[in-house]
Amino acid sequence: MLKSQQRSEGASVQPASDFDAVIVGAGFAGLYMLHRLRGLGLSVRVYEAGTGVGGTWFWNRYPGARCDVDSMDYSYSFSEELQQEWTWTERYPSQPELLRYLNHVADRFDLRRDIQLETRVTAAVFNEATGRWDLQADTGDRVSARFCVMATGCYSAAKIPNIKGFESFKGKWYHTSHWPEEGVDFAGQRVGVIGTGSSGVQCIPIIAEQAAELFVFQRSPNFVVPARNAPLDPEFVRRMKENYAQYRRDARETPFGAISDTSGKLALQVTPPERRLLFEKAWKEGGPNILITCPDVFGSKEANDTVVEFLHSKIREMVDDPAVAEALTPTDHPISTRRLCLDTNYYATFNRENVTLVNVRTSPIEEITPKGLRTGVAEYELDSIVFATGFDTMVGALFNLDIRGKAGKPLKQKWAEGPRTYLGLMTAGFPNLFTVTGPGSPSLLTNMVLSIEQHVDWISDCVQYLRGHELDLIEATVEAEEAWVGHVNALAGETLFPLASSRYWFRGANQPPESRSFLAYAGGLGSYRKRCDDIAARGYEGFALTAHSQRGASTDPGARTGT
Ligand code: N01
Repeated sequence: MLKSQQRSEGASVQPASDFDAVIVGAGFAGLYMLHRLRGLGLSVRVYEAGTGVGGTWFWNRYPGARCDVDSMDYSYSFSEELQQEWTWTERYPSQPELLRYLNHVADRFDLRRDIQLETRVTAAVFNEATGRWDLQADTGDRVSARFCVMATGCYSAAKIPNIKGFESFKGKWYHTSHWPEEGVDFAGQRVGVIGTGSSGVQCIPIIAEQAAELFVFQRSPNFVVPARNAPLDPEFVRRMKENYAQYRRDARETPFGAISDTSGKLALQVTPPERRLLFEKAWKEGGPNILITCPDVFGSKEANDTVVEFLHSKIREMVDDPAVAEALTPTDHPISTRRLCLDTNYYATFNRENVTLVNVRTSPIEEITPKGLRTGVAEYELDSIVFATGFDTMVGALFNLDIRGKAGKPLKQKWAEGPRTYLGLMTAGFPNLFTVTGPGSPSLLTNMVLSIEQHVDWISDCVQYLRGHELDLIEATVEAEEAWVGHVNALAGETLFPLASSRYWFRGANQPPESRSFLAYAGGLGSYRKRCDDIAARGYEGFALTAHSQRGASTDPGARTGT
């Protein structure tokens, strides 16, 4: 029996090693992509490195892991039956509930028979002779496919800082995104958490309750607002479900992919007391609404400063020690230019006797020692270190594979100074290789599930179009790609993102600012969707479409350029 058959979840695995499409990853994107492509009658194989489906929500099992988008938004909208039959229990879905949901989806749509688990794709090489992708996995599997879809996720390549002495540490260490399935018991331990982004903010309060002592090593404070997570009111769920289809249609056209409350008032056009009331209301409601209460907060630094000031005052109210409060106060970026963190008891945690905030911006971590960790001013003895240090966003997961396009050119080489894509869906020189929520698409700036659905639908329609027109290959043109990268950068330039440290959103730090790539499309999901649809309607403008036999011919039937 082939290894691929042993490892597959289902019974009827095809022995074939040639597929119409291979999908890498079985998270939200991979599962829906499989469903759509199989629906077109394609032979499809999904490869997934994990022992189960779920992607991000399979791997990120750290204590307190929870999504920061409302459950009823952060779920598939493609099937009315699915959204009617599944009932979320909490305002924000926890990681275990999300994993149950994704497993339910895999069963409900009979997806498992085409998913091969515990298989990490290590190489994907475009074969110019066959016009197909040749893929290799760490299991020894070798397959070929006409289409290759990277559903590898934006947050799957964990970043572990390269700190001197790391190997010498005698205690245990963990990264939030690769948490042991059986959990970790920190009782009685001295624990260090490095990192205070969304993952750190969620796990720190829980680890603080378990550990004897907790040291939080913070380099940059983030804005943190209360999640106010709670069980969902059955009456609210019933009402949402009554209009779910219409709600989703409307949500798809919004910039974020969900309908949120805004006061409709501009922060700079109301009096300070009225503004404070608006922010207090959003604070009490919890969640990210404080960002959109006054829409000018996204575009005007002066308006943004008013929310920042409000949140600074909240930190001072909640944290007993003024020096700790000051250290927790973000002053180096406008709110919304880094992911707003949602918390449950984050600031209050720093009032606990057993919690110490260590400012590693003023005294950086110098070394990990056999017994713990040393900064410029002190040594901390630790039993465990938790790295909540995030990911090589978007690009890392693609770079973890050896992807080579035409003339054997590695993707890593093409993107050495930052990713370059057309629509975030394809990159020139890599025909038939799609990236779901790739760099240059709205992705992380939106409700990911609706962004994923939009990409998957577009890719499926594109594949159907190619088949209907007896074409085999689609490739972004260099001109369209250049124009798109410029457009994405220009949009980012109209926002406050450039005021945040460039390492978060820009790639190509060695380049002059105008040549850096902003990672996401900041124009909103609704307008992006329209743009993608228009491009498709114009015969896939900006893409070259060919039959394999016509490759290289100057008479590409569907070749289009420009955006
Ligand atoms: O990672 P991050 P994350 N020494 O990159 C610090 C999503 N998410 O896993 O800011 C010391 O945000 C780093 O410091 P600095 C969400 O979209 C969502 O928390 O680089 N510190 C930072 O504090 C989010 O954006 C949810 O100065 C070091 C932290 O590590 C994304 O995932 C939950 C360091 C990394 O923060 C990633 O979030 C969780 C070093 N050498 C995640 N290196 C929800 O849905 C890094 N840091 C709620």
